[in-house]
Order: sequence, then C-alpha cells, then structure tokens
Amino acid sequence: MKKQLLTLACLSPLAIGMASGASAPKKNKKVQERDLPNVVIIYADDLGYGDLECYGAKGVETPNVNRLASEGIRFTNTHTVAATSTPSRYSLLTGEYAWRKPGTDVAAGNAGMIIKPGQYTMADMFKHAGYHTSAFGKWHLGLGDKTGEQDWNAPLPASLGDLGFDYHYIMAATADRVPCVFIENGMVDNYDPSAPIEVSYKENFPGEPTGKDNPELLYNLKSSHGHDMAIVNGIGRIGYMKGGGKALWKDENIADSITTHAVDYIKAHKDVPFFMYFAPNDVHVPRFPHERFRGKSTMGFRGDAIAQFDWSVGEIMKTLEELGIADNTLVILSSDNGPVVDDGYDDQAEKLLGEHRPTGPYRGNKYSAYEGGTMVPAIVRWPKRIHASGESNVLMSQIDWMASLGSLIGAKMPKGSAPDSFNRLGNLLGTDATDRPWVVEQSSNHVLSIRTKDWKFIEANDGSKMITWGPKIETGNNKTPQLYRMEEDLSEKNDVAAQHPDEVFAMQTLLRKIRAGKAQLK
Ligand code: NG6
Ligand code: CA
Repeated sequence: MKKQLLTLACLSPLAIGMASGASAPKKNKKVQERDLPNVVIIYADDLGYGDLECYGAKGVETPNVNRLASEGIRFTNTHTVAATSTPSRYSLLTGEYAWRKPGTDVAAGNAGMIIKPGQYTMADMFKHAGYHTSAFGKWHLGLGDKTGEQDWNAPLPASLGDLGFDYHYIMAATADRVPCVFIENGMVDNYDPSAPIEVSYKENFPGEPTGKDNPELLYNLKSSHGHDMAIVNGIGRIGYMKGGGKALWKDENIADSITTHAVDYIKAHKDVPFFMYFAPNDVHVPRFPHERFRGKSTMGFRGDAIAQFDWSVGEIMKTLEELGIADNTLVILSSDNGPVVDDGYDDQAEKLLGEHRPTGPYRGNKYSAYEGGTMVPAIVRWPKRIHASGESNVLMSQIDWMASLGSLIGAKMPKGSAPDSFNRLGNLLGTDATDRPWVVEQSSNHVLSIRTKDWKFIEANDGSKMITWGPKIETGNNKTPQLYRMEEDLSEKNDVAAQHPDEVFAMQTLLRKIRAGKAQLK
C-alpha cells in the first residue's frame, strides 16, 4: 500500500470546521496516513435479521441499505454478543464479553459510566492509531462517575471523552429512558438555564405528571406495558425527570438530529482519518418517526422507523460520496440485538406486521436465547479493498470486530485489552471464509449459548419459558440443556440433546473453558 505522510499542521482549523461543535483534530506528528480507511460502524437498535429489504423484509423498502449490500458483502451468519443493548455495546466497544463484567445489563439513564476510563476501548484504539474518533446517537453505557448522582446542569465529570472519543453527540441511554436530551461532549446540548434538569429512577418530582397517573397526557403514544413514569413529548418514559425546557428532544426529530450531526462531523473531518460510531435510535421504542416517513411502510411506525433508518444510512453514504471519500471508507452496518415487535408502546406494530418476519427464519426475539435474540444483519462495504460484492455465510461474532479492526489499522493493543476479541479481519473483508469455530450468545437473563456452524447449544436454566414482564417473547429457558441441528433446523424446533449426549457434553466442556477464559480459537 502506498504510504504517505500527512502533516496535520497544514490543515487549517477552518477547513476542519467546527460545524457540529466538534473539536478540531489535534496536531499529532506521529499521525501518518498509511492509506488507511475511515471506519464507520452503523449500529442500529433492535433491527432484526429480517428487517431489511435485502434480508427479505416485506412491506418496507430499504434502498440505501440494499445498495450498501450490493456494493459490499452481505453476511448471513453474524451474531451480537448479547440479546440486549448495553451488554452488546459494551462487548463491541471493549472486546470483552459483557457477561464477564457485573453491571453490564440494560442500563438506566442515570447509570454511571460502565466502561471505566482506564479500560481500553475501540475508540482508544483508533485514536492511538492516529484517527479522529466520534460517537453519535444511542450510548446506553452510562455517563458520569456515579450512578444517580449526575448533575445534568453542568459538564459531566466523566464521559466519552475519557473513553477515547474526541467528539460525541449522544443520548444517555435509550429514547424510552430519561433524561430525554442530547449530550454533546459531556454537556446537555441546547441547555436551557430556565429549566434545570433533575433525574431520578427512584421517585417522582412533586407536581410532575406521570404516564401512570395522567394517561390523558400521552398524546403522541400510549404505553402497552411499563413506560409509565415521566411524560416527555406526550410519551411515557422509564424514570422520572423534571425540567429540560428547550433541550428536550422531540422524538420525531431524533433521527434528523443524530444524522445531521454525523454528516457535519464527516464534512469537518474529511481530510483526516476518522472513526465514527454511528448508533441511530431506530428501530427502538418509542417508535415515533418523522412525518415524512409515516406511511412509507405497510407496518405502521415500526416499519416507518426502518425506512427512517435507511434514510440515515443514505445520508451518511451520500455525504461520503460527495466528499470523494466513500471509496476509502470502511462501512460496517449491523444491529445491537434481535428485534421485538411490541416493546411497551401501543404503536400497532403487532397488528400491522402482515407477512413481515422481523427475525427472518429464526426463533425467539430480542431478550431470547434462541437465535432471534442475537442473529443480526451485517453488511461491510469498502470499495477500495472489497471488490467482489456478494454474500458470506461465514460464522462471525461482533466480539471480534475490535481485534480485527485493530489489525487493519496496525494498532498496538495493550496487554490484557480486548481479551475476548480475536483478529478475524479476513472474515470481515471477505478474504477468509473460515468460520469462527464457535460464538457465544448471552440472553437477557444471562443464559449462555454456543453456536457453531452446525450446532446450537443452550445451557440449562430453570427460568420461565416466556418473558414475564411485558413482551410476548420466548426466553429459550429450559431446565435441561438444549441442542439443535442448525443445518437442518434453522428455527430451533427439534431439541436433539437426548440423542447426542456426547455433543452436549462437549459443548458444556467448551462453555466451561470459555467462561474460564481458556478457550483459544484454533
Ligand atoms: C426494557 C424496556 C424496553 C427496552 C429494553 C431495553 C420496559 C417495560 N421495557 O426493560 O422497552 O427499553 O428494556 O432495550 O421498560 S435495549 O435495546 O436498550 O436493550
Ligand atoms: Ca437494542
């Protein structure tokens, strides 16, 4: 590859721009452009394996994602680490299985930082390799140094800047959790001094309405389960909140806000290598897409949110193309966990589903130990290196993306960092079709499964068969270990554990080794 020295000093700060409030890249003499690509990870929320047109979606068009797939590689056997957001994101960004680390379950909006500043993150990795680094959209990994003690009216004492991100414009947790404001570089964006912000996950603030007591105020979306605490923008939330004023988001504008900031960031950093973690809110609840996407699908707001997600992808790609940097930008598109249809709001998603199958052929959903919980779409495009467009059914886990990208950019990973992440760059770039020998999947109640190309093993657990607190979802729990033959039984219908005791034993032994951190990949 051509090696060229890039002197950042010659770039004028104005050229780099501050349009999105992003800080200008620091002058760093060590920064060399080794013809390395920009790296953009587009990480959707709750987008299922079957939710994109190029993965068989019905009733919604996703032309921008389809194009990405047709110009790159469409993966058909990619797994998240967990069936919910916080643990999946933790694992993606640290290369450590979340189940090794207490406190990585679905986080409240006032959780303190789950990744500690001393921990080596994917952002650190890119930053140390000379990249400018950024995060947009859903965070859900805690902010500030202490849970519940953040002062949202002042700069947060700890935020993404301490984890290697040079710039961030994020939501603290999810759209259904307070605080309902964007955070830019550790401070509430568009802060309104006339409406100081208070947040509690324990008790309401005197005089504030709640979804539970004032359902008549839920003028935008009613809740189907939970989501009955603070009311913001006519929608019930998880957690209590007071104030916010003009800083409060309007759900219909979330995709626009996130996408616009990301586009501005790309424009401002077109001349330096950048890493962007772009994490849209779509298609997580509350689904309340902008008017211009309403009716774009036959499925109501859930399908319309998929169309909105596709639009965001299109804006990012269009920007890269217009700036002439798309060819040398590695774009990875995926999701944080499987899909859920009714996740607590009365948005008619179930009624209007029609023939659409959010999990494709897979059983279970978000939260579940079945494949529907962790099987997700994955698309990789990098015209400069990936010429053959096509499809790959290589068995892949997101846990490996940190080490793989590290290898691509020649990162020096400190000892002990990304302990569960293996360099499988060839899988990602389509030059090596060797399957990962196994991947581990974590359900929402911490049941671990092992998936190989041929088998699926779910460890024994005596929890309930169905989620007990709202969504009508099979957990995958069973008092005895389950074993499925994935080649002939994609939808995990026939448990063959009793017929294959040796295989069950082998899987249990392997899982024990993995838990002990002693399972190496061959
Ligand atoms: C659940 C929420 C659900 C969603 C999920 C986390 C209720 C009733 N349900 O507890 O709506 O927020 O947590 O989703 O509160 S995730 O994709 O961020 O992991
Ligand atoms: Ca999610």
